[in-house]
Amino acid sequence: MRIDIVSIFPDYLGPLRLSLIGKAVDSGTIELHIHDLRDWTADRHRTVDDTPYGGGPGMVMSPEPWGRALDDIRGTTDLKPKLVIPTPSGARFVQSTAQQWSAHPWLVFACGRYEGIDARLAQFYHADQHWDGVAEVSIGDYVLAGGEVAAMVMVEAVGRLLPGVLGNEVSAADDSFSIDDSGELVEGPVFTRPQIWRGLEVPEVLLSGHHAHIVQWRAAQAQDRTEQMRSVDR
Ligand code: JFB
Repeated sequence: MRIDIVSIFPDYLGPLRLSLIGKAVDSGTIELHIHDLRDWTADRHRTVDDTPYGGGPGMVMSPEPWGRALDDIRGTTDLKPKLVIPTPSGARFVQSTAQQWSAHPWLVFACGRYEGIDARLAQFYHADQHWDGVAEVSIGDYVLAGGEVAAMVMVEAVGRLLPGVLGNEVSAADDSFSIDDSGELVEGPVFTRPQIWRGLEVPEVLLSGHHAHIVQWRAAQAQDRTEQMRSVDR
């Protein structure tokens, strides 16, 4: 999968070259391109923002450098990328979103700052036949300072689903949310050695070697944990 990320803070995305996703980049499973939006500015001050029409606080990102950047990036191949715009007003990014995107050959993330990107950017690329749609998405109901951290979250969630990335091929399918869409279970607790740590023992059933009992116990634990952590009336 190819992933491009455009930001005025390209160094902020550096951690994607570490750990699990970094290994997927090194092995060629993910072809990662991080771009500085200011490379597509046209003035001496490399301006990317302007005052909001209608007034109000803060600044808005101009669509002009974004349009030049996205057209250039798209023009590097014949594939149709999906444009992902992280925004606090977007549709929620969930595990099923990650699963759908993991089948896509090319994602381009437009990471805004300030009060966000001029709305005509999404509008234009929705209608541009060189692109496979636009996803305006939010990672959760809290306000970040920009799209970079959200893009990193999404790249990690998508990247770990790609064939060969997890190493342990069964783990991804078996995770907290992968069966989910509406009423799924979260995972139960996990344990490793030592068998007793600070007086706390590993549940007996896990030492029993009775695989059917272990499966049953884990299912019950997941059920309990889901009720404790996800019940609407806390
Ligand atoms: C994403 C962003 C801002 C408008 C903009 C660009 N879950 C999330 N919270 N915040 C963001 C997000 C996601 N995905 C997010 C992109 C941008 C926030 N900002 C800052 C703050 C308030 N209103 C700019």
